[in-house]
Amino acid sequence: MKFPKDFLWGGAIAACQAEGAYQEDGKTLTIPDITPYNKNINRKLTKQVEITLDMIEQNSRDKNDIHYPKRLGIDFYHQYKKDIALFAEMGFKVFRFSIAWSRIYPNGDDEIANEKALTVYDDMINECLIHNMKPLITISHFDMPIVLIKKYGGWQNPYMITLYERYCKTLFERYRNQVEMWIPFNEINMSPKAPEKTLGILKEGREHLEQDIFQALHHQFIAAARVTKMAHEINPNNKIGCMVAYFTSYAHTCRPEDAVQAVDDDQKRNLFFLDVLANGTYPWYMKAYFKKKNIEIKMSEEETKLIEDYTADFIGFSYYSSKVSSKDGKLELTSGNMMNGYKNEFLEASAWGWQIDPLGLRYTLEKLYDRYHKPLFILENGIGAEDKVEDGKVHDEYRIDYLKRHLKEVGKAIDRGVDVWGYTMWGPIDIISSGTSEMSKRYGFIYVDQDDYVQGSKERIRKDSFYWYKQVISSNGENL
Ligand code: BGP
Repeated sequence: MKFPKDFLWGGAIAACQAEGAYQEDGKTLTIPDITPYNKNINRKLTKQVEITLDMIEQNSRDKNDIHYPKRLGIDFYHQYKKDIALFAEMGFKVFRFSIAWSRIYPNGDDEIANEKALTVYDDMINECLIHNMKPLITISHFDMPIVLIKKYGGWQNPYMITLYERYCKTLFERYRNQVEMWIPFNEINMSPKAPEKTLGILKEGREHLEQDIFQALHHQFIAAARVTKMAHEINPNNKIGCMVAYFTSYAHTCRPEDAVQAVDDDQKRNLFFLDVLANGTYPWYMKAYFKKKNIEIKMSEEETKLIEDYTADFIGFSYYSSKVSSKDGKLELTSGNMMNGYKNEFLEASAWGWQIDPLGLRYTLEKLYDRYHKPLFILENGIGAEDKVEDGKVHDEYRIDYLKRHLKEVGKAIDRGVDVWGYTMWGPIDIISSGTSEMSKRYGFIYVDQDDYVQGSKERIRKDSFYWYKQVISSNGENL
């Protein structure tokens, strides 16, 4: 496998799944902080928990932190020096992590940023640089500040654009020349699936939920264009990436209806967001959809021009599994990242039902490169599993196998001419699961000794995959 000599090998985490310290140094509550772990979850089927205002009020008062694992995370907020040193031991060239908006602007609309929080992230970023790791920062990663829901109603309010610009300006100026790769919104296409933690939109009592979601999403599109412009003005070396969770899906049969359904699923779940953020225009098929669903996006001429002029510098995406599209929909369901899909009889699945499809990653890379002709970055890929410690070790051959097969397809895509900047494996250290708030759904090269109720020594243990990834990086992918 010939990976480019400057290929960015690394890993990715999110503040709300790793940091903990949920009220330290002035940080205020976010949607993940009030989302409980439910031991009775059905792992095989994804069920989005609806967040209501009552739930926010009630859970905000609940001080039983161990039932809200993301409040405590793996204490990365205090242990980041040691954890980043472990990433460096593997030879990471890049480390993707997110900054928590509710630390930097605890009240959402503060005039001045929270210096205590800025100093901590200063040190976290410097820790990366000391170890020759490029920081790749996600500016908003599923941790919607609750103050912004209560005061402004979340992203349905265009004033959020101003507040978000203020937040980004602070980051771009403070970390100028230290950070040059930024992702404004994690998996922006998750908004229709999980509007609470992405847009701050609560579903209850809405006349026309889709109208509100797509108008709020439009405000995020505007915000992304504005901060892309700003980032380039503050530092011309800044690269701003857009990001989706790519829901790769195949037609269940060669029946034309299934083929058309697969195209429709791809447009609605994935391409719409990238057509706006990477191509700079609302695509025709979405205008048809809006018309059919009586959705009217309020958009000025100036906004249309802004989106057109300030598109993303690169396209990032997360890829875990693939799905099946079918018109008649009488197939067996299986789980997947934040949404269920139909089972593919030709694929194995993880213990959580996510279907394992390495070739699907190359299928996706080549499709995106062909459509957008922009550099690509795999910002998340990995397998959640119940790892076991035996004699102080974790023999996670299944993780090595998963990653090896996926990386080989990345190598093939690169050999065939696709411009891929890098690969940040999801969850290089065990963290709290996004969808289920489980700790037992482990992704890491590094095991963390704590359970689903955040009980344990928090000791870090290198798994077999830690040593495997280390030699993959040192050989620049030749030892895959
Ligand atoms: C993506 C998120 C990540 C990560 C990943 C795995 O949607 O960007 O935060 O969590 O999903 O999902 P989970 O943690 O639910 O297994």
